[in-house]
Amino acid sequence: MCGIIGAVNQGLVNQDIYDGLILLQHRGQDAAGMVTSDGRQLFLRKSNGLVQNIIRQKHMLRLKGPMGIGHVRYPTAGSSSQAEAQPFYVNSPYGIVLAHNGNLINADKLKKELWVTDLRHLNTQSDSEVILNVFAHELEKSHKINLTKEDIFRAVTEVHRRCVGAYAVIAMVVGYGIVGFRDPNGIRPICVGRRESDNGPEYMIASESVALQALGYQLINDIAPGEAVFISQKSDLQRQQCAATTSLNPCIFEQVYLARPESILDKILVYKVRLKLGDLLAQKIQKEWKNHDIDVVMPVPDTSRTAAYSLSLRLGVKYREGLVKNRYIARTFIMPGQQVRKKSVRRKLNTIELEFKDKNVLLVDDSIVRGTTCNEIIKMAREAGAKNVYFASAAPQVRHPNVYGIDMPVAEELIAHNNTTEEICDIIGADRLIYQDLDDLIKAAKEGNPDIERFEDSVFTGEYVTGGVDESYLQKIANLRRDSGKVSDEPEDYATIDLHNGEE
Ligand code: PIN
Repeated sequence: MCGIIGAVNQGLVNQDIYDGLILLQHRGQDAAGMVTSDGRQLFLRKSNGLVQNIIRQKHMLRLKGPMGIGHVRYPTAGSSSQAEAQPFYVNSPYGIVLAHNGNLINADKLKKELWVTDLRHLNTQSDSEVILNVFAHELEKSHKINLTKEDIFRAVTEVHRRCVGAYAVIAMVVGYGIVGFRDPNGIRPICVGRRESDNGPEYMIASESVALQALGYQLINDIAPGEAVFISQKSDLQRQQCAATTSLNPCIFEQVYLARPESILDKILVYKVRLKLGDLLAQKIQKEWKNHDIDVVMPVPDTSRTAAYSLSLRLGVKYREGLVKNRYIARTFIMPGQQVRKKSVRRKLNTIELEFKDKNVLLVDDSIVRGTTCNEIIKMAREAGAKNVYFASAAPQVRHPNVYGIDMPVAEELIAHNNTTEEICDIIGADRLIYQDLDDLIKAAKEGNPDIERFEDSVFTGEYVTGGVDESYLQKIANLRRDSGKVSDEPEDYATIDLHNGEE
């Protein structure tokens, strides 16, 4: 999962892109980057690390111009080297930079085509660079010095024809403007907003509406599956459907955990879904465990707070915060390797004994993925004196790898892949384990937008909306992960084509 942002302003754009990236930081903490343009030149700063550590004042002073794009990365394919920090750049045609969230499932085929047929060189393993080169190649076919929006829409149409998978993309073409587009299945989120200024309208495109709201842009709407939104350098917005067949299948995991609660994705307020998830989970407990002896409902901070609260309300059981999170430690979900993940739980969470001592505690988390953190948390609850520790997951069993940009590529790493709920309960050391039903998760999300017929929910079902995901593909991405170990081990001076990256 990554976060992307782009804007065209009447004045300097750098502060908006910076602030937007900070608002999207939860979508990836591995690398950050921003590129702006004054219409003739590109100014770029990107590297591995958090936004605030990568883009500093001296870089901001160099990031000139009224339009720009930015990216925060959580790696899903390839390595996490500095060379793969985004946005990516290609000089021809026109000078294009691009930021992408998602994952292509036909990247290998495209890489071959790009090399053999399109005569284009790729310098990284990232499929974002693949999309950039496909887009650039298709734009080049216009072969003229004055590009029109029709040329851009035609190039996006060709991207849709060639690329299979999940992609929310923002590209900037030097001298012309920025373009945002979304794959024909609408898997990853992307939305567009408008702000009025004294000198005319300003536009922003972002992964999540939280970035727009906080920066004073009015959310216009989501980019539709297959659609492209072009905002010219003069801040004129044009949009067009660029795919032959489309359907909206937004990733349901965004609702469970990935997105911020205040975001509205495809018209669904994430916070409301999480409230509903707690409510439905409580109803399941009432149905299946009539004589429960839960004394206290407790969230595993932070994401699950909303669901734990509504769960406690419906159950009529006290809500208590007995686990305290150190806010200066990044999510453990993003830590490389199982061992590190286990250890980091204790650095991240502390217990307040008062809330556990001699009580039957129901811990609520947003999901159980690998099961490593809940195992540790349950131990901590017992050490703090809990009589019984029950565990509830606001999402159903995560059984299958994700191939659309969420970092869950290896089936065997998922605790529910080969274990029954009873077995999982044993493994994590809980006295009882309750999972949300998939129907209820879908119901909670659909309530926000009844027009959505199908969510991308492959981690729960093993059904992949794009097709083309077979055993051999799943094996390939699992092996890629095993090989790379997902550790940033590239030397800092890794050969990379660098465009005024604003290094020290
Ligand atoms: C919590 C995010 N949430 C916590 C992510 C842990 C699964 N994990 C998914 C639970 S927050 S595990 O947003 O950081 O507050 O099952 O893989 O151990």
